[in-house]
Amino acid sequence: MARLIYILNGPNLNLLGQREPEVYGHTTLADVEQACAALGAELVLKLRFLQSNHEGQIVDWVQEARGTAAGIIINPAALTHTSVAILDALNAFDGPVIELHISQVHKREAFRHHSYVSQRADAVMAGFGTHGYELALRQMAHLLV
Ligand code: CA2
Repeated sequence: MARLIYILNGPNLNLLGQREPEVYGHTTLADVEQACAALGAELVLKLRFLQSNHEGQIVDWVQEARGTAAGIIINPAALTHTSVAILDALNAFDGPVIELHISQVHKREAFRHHSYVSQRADAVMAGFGTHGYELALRQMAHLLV
């Protein structure tokens, strides 16, 4: 049976491909979702691909993933740098967690260099562009073998 993977996206990622293409590229979040869906089928993984601008909603989805999902890929966006609540929720999840950033956050402003989520993440990716989502999915499949 296909295992379920949550792919969670934080605030403003709904604007992907519409603003700041020099930082985040031209690909939209819908394009990313489509590419993940195709790869998920190949890897025999079922996906729940979600985006919210609200911290509590992301906490709710992480809690929902407990007991139902095998793994979580998360781009918490700006909440990466502020949210103890998301860290706490992830700490209550048992499976692998991959933290993903489209941009290379360590080359950017100092406030983007610290991540609360990294305290829990089993792997952290930054700077692979939107292609990082597919790479993360492949790594998730590898971790679940
Ligand atoms: O590089 C990433 O993926 C980030 O998680 C993106 C966040 C940023 O706060 C993190 O430091 C790094 C920002 C997401 C906002 O995305 C936009 C996309 C297009 C236009 C405006 C915002």
